[in-house]
Parts: sequence; structure tokens; C-alpha cells
Amino acid sequence: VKLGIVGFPNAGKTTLFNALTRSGAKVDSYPFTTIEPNVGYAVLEDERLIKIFEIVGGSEIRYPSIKVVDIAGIVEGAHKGEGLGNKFLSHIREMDALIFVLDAYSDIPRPIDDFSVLRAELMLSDIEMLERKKDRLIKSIKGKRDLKAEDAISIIVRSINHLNEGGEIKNFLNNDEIISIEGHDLLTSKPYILVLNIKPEDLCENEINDRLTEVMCDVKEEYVGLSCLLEEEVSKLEGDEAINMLQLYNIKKTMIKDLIKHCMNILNLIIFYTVESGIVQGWTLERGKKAKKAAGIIHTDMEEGFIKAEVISYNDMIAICDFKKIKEMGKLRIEGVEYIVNDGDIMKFLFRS
Ligand SMILES: Nc1nc2c(ncn2[C@@H]2O[C@H](COP(=O)(O)OP(=O)(O)OP(=O)(O)O)[C@@H](O)[C@H]2O)c(=O)[nH]1
Ligand SMILES: [Mg+2]
Repeated sequence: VKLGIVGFPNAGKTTLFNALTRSGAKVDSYPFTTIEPNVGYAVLEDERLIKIFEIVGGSEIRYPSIKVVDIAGIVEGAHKGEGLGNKFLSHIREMDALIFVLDAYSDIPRPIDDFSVLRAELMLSDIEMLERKKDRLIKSIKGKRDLKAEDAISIIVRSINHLNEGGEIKNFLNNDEIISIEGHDLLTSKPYILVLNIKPEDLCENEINDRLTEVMCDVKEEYVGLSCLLEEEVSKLEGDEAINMLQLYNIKKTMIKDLIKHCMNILNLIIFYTVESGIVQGWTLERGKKAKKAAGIIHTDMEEGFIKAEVISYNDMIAICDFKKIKEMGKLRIEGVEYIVNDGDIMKFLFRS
């Protein structure tokens, strides 16, 4: 699963990428500092995992993470190839969800206007892509009857009209329709969240809220307000040093964890846990997937040789706090292939090797 960071040049994308992944990728004040995508992992310092670790003991915690890709800036006209736009848009196509970083730090920020321009570029690019798909399908039919292709064409035509009226593919086509037109790479089919990059001096909690509420009053999108610069600074510090830095700016906590959680949410991911050889680990899994698939996240052999899973729900673990008692109370369940994994499940897989 890949999360893409997109926005105008200089919006603060790479700074946010560094805060999320602790990478130290190049940040500079000239536009198009980033050309080739930066790739890293955002680690979620999951509180539940810490609690499980405290209960079961062990020698190591391994937090769940998501792959993050920092993509070059998009400018107006990108869909026509402006500013290497086609190349950068093609990077966005490979993502599963997007973070739009919007400049709310400069003297006269216009984050919502900026977002409209970015969104329009994605829509126009989708329209072009769908037009090409439609032409290809019409050619392939050449007057023959082909119900599948005709169906796809009608979905495409509906989608083009919808995009022309300012709509997005997300929430317009269902998953089957998207599959039937091979539309997973459509830019407006991807879930997204907005990040308003506020300047550190504006961060004082009340001010943030007033300012953001004013800017965002007409916006229905999900958003998080933070300072990319400050988040990057804090991500380089540990313990008290980090707390002091936050206090200096009169804020209580960093927003990175909230942002990662939001992203997992829009990506429809849950977290399950394993305890093996002293390693207590969290893993991400798409919501609604079965135990066998969860085993496959750890190792393909575990999926192929899957026999059953021992499952403890997170709430039982926290309420009872003792492995032996959990067993005695019958809270350790044996589940088979058909079991749909719940967020927070603590699992042990039994498999033929
Ligand atoms: N003054 C001020 N400048 C900021 C702030 N946030 C970002 N910047 C400026 O934005 C510049 C670019 O930051 P980057 O993270 O490289 O931006 P980017 O979106 O990755 O830019 P490209 O890679 O060129 O597309 C920085 O050098 C800063 O000058 C802020 O809160 N205050
Ligand atoms: Mg950059």
C-alpha cells in the first residue's frame, strides 16, 4: 500500500515526508527541488501495541508502518505536460491514497484555491485518460457485439460527464465498475486528506483553530492543520527535547501520529498483532480480509500452509491482562480460513510448512 504526498512546488511536501519517515530528503526554497520521488516508511507508534507489549513482555516492539512517496510538485497545466506534469501525474497514478499538502504558511495563503487547481488537474488528466480508453474500446469492437466492452464504454461515458461537471470518480463508481474499466489508476478515484501547512509562529492552538476555521469554513474535505517545519524539527528530537520544542510553540503534541491514523483510515487499513519469539509486532491489513490473507502479510508460506489461527481480541487482552487467564476463560478463540480479522486482534497462525 502506498501513500503519495502531492501538492504545488514549495508547499512543504518533502518537509512533511521527512517528518513522517525521518528521512532527511532534500528540502530547498526553489521550486521543483524534488524531481525523482522520495520513498520511505511512516511508522505508527501505536499505543495499543505498547500496551500489549507491557502485558505479554518480550524483547522488541515492531510498529506497523505505511510506505510513503514524496512526489514532485504539480503546477497548473500539468495534465497537458506543463512542468513535467505527465511524468509526475503518472507517479500519482501508482498511489493508493493521497495527502495534499497546501501552503497555509506564506503571507497571503490560498490553500483552498490551490486545492481547486490541483484537483482540476487530476480531473482533466482523468478525462483525457478515459477518452483514450473509450477510443481504444470503440476501435476494438469495430461494429461487432461485445457486451462487456459496450458496458465499459457506457461507464466511461458516464464518468467523463461526471468529471466534466466537477465530480470525482471516488464515490461515483463502485469497485466493480472501476475494475470493469480498469480504472484503479484514475487519479480522482483515490481517497485523500488535506494537510494545511501552517507556519510555526501561527501554531498556538487557539489561533490555529480560528485561522483554519476561517479558511476552511466552506470546505467539506477532511483536513489536518500542522507545521511541516516544526514536525520535521520535532521528529529529529527525543523525549524531553521534543517536549520542550513543542512547549516553545505553545502546542501540546505533534500531529504526525494523528495524520498517520487518518491515512490508515482512508486506506481502509486495520492493525493486527503477533507475539513471536519475544517480538511484539503490529501489521496493517485491509479491512474485511480473512485470517489466511493476514497470515500472508507475514509470510507467503503461512498463507499457503494455513491451518488455523488462535485469536484474542484486543479488549479481552486489556481487560484480563494475563495469557493463562485468557485461555482459562475461553477468550482464546480458534478461527479458520473464513474468519474476518478485526482491528486489534492478537493472532497466532498455525500452518503446514
Ligand atoms: N517561512 C516558512 N517557509 C516554509 C514553511 N514551510 C515550508 N517552507 C518553505 O518551503 C520550502 C520548500 O519546502 P519543501 O518541503 O522542499 O517543499 P516541497 O513541496 O517538497 O517543494 P518541491 O520539492 O520543490 O516541490 C522550504 O525551504 C521553506 O522555505 C513555513 O512554515 N514557513
Ligand atoms: Mg520536495
